[in-house]
Amino acid sequence: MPVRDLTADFLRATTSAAAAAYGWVGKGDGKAADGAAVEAMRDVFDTIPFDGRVAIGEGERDDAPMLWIGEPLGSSQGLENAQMIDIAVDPLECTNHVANDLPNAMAVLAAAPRGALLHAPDCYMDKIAGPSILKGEISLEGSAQYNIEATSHVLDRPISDLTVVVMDRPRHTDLISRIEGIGAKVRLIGDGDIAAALDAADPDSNTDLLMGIGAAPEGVITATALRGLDAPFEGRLVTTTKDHQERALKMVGDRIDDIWDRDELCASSDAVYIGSGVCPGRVPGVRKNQEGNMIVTSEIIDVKTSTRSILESTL
Ligand code: VTB
Repeated sequence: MPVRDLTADFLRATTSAAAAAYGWVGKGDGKAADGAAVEAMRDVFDTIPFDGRVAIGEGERDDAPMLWIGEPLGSSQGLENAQMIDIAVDPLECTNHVANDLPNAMAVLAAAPRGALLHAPDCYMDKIAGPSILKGEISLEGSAQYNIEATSHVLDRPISDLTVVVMDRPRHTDLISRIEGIGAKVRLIGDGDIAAALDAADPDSNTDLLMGIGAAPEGVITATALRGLDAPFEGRLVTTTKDHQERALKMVGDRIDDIWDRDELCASSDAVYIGSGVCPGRVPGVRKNQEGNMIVTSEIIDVKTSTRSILESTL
């Protein structure tokens, strides 16, 4: 049975996590919001009939109480003919944005057959993303200048008209000044490079490119989504601690410094991306209807059919 046949079940996991986090919006406690989302998502996974494994999650087993890397999921563990599926989860992408009621907090997951998602450590990843028309035109092999000039040429728009999203971090000081020096616009974001990459992949958005360093797990989830949109994405692991270096070496060996193409990060077309909005942004946030039910809006990308759906769930 294809992974995509469990989309409705995986949707329950993200919508439950989003609803659980919603109660913490604006309360100044990202940790509590994350804990609520993790627990809600974890409970749903126990009800899904599959042999699942957390390929990327809340951290190493001794760091995370639930949804740790490698954790078995699902009610069909080890059963014959059970679907063996890898899940990359971020039960609450942008916890700080929930704490402070800022845009683009989401419960996200990517699902693919066992072994199809890069088993990446929770280190950093240098990323580049853009719309489908830029496939084969942009790459981490090139400099920011090269990629921006290529984008200007392919989109037939002046560089001064192009917008590049970069996370507002000290590590990007040089990148930001290079992009501005070339004459392109920089949109800084505090958090949320999954939503930013999805915006960059959308030719109708006001974002043309995503560049810079975010987390590797989010990079693998993004690659799954952009594979479904047939949009270009590349990642290169960036380790900043000895522990991350050792974990990355264990997971990817001598490819630790490689540039990973989108379809290496998500190596199957039988994959699904789901992002359920908590705070409004790329996806509407959780809201309540007159009966007091929570309405959760989700973006679902089915990679096999390259279908993107926006769906409302009433909880
Ligand atoms: C990155 C980014 C995420 O958190 O992980 C960022 O990929 C954390 O970066 O989208 P820092 O360690 O520099 O704070 C997010 O922005 C939100 O989870």
